[in-house]
Amino acid sequence: MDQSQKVLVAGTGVSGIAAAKLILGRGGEVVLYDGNTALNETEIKEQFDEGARVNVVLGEIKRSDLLGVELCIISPGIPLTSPFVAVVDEAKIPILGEIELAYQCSAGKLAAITGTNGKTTTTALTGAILKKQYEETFVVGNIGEPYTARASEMTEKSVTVAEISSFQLETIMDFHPNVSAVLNITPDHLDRHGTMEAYTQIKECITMNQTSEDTVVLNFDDPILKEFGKKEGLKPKAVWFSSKETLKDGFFLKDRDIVYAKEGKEQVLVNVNDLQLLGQHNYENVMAAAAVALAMGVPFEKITEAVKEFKPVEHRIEFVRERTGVRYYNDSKGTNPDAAIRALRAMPGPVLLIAGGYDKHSDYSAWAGEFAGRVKYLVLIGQTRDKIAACAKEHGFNEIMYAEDLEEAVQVCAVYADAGDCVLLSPACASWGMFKDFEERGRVFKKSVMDL
Ligand code: UMA
Repeated sequence: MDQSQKVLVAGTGVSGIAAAKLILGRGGEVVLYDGNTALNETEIKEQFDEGARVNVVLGEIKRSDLLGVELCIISPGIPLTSPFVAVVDEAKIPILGEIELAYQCSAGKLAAITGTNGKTTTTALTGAILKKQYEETFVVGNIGEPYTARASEMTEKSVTVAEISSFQLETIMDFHPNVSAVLNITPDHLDRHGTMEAYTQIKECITMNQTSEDTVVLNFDDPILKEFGKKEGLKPKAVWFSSKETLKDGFFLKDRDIVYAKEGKEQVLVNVNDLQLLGQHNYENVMAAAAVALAMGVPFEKITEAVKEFKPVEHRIEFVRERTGVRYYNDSKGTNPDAAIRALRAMPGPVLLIAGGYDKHSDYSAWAGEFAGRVKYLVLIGQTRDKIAACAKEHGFNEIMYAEDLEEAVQVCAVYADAGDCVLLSPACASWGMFKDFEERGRVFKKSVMDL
């Protein structure tokens, strides 16, 4: 980005505000746009210094708002198919993502982690490992703190790990991580990306600027990624991890040990009983984080130390409390069927499952196929409840109840649960429509559980 440019920043969520501040800090001028007319212009402006060169546009964007604008930085939540984008395209203004802006305005070594599930835990864990070795470690991106919020602090000595979503990968250009990781690819966000092929292609873009000096960490057990890693023309060196097979090179699970092998020589990283993370999917996250950290130059012993110390991230199969022998788990981040399957499999006892929410047009069959023998009762909320109920019934599961809201769902579970059972919120759906985001949903769940 050139300094003193006039830039249109789209979205006034955390990404848009951070991007605007970064541009202003570099001497630029900002037109800040948001499609939501219910927002308050004064409140938006209050987030900037007095006299900052920011002009706010709410609602529809007009050609006249774009006078002198040379670049548009877009927030990840705005689809490229939106009418707003059509207006900007028509004015021939290039559109880049908030991640691309951050990349161009930062320095140092970069690890970028994507995948359908496990990104946040893997990113947080990678950050915890990197901190053992590097003083200036940043953990940014889809995990919560926008990459642009910290970009100007990053120097040649910095080491950054960024969680990158498919929404963010759609609008990169020069983004070039030294180490990338794709954890898994299963259907998600198909309402936005259209097809599984399109979604896969976007995820694979994370390697598009990498060279033979770089590394990509890939899941050997994922058929799409197995093929991708062996593709001719893939530039970065592939490092594999597997929870199913023994590898000559890479990380794998051997009985209860996570093992690292190099040219057939094996070394134990950790015994999974020494981890505070639960479930096989989390062992995969540990392997991926360890592989990324190793490629970023962290010594093996420090990785072992960090993975043992690491505690689960909030809203990801997070243990809330035990009450009358019933354990309550918050997996509000289980926003798609695949994530919800992982949470279900990780439960240590029979499950009363709270699910349902915003309809992303997901296919619930594989998930519903896991209910028999695991789920005692299914308590449904939200827009998707009838669709999920119908799918569960097709799979022979009929122990279904409905609740008006999450609070009521928790109360229903508390009444029906016996000692030894687990109550799990793992909705397999986004929270939109009922909550601001999955974090608010998780907090409401935890409060309801604590209020019992
Ligand atoms: N908006 C429009 N037009 C639209 C859509 C949205 O103007 O068509 C406006 C909204 O009115 C709102 C703003 O855009 O004011 C919100 O922007 P945003 O949705 O990009 O949200 P941010 O607050 O900037 O948060 C984003 C990520 N959100 C999304 O990708 C939807 C956050 O990921 C991320 O933590 C944050 O940037 C920092 O990088 C959340 C998420 O749900 C957790 N991610 C998805 C996921 O993990 O599955 C991809």
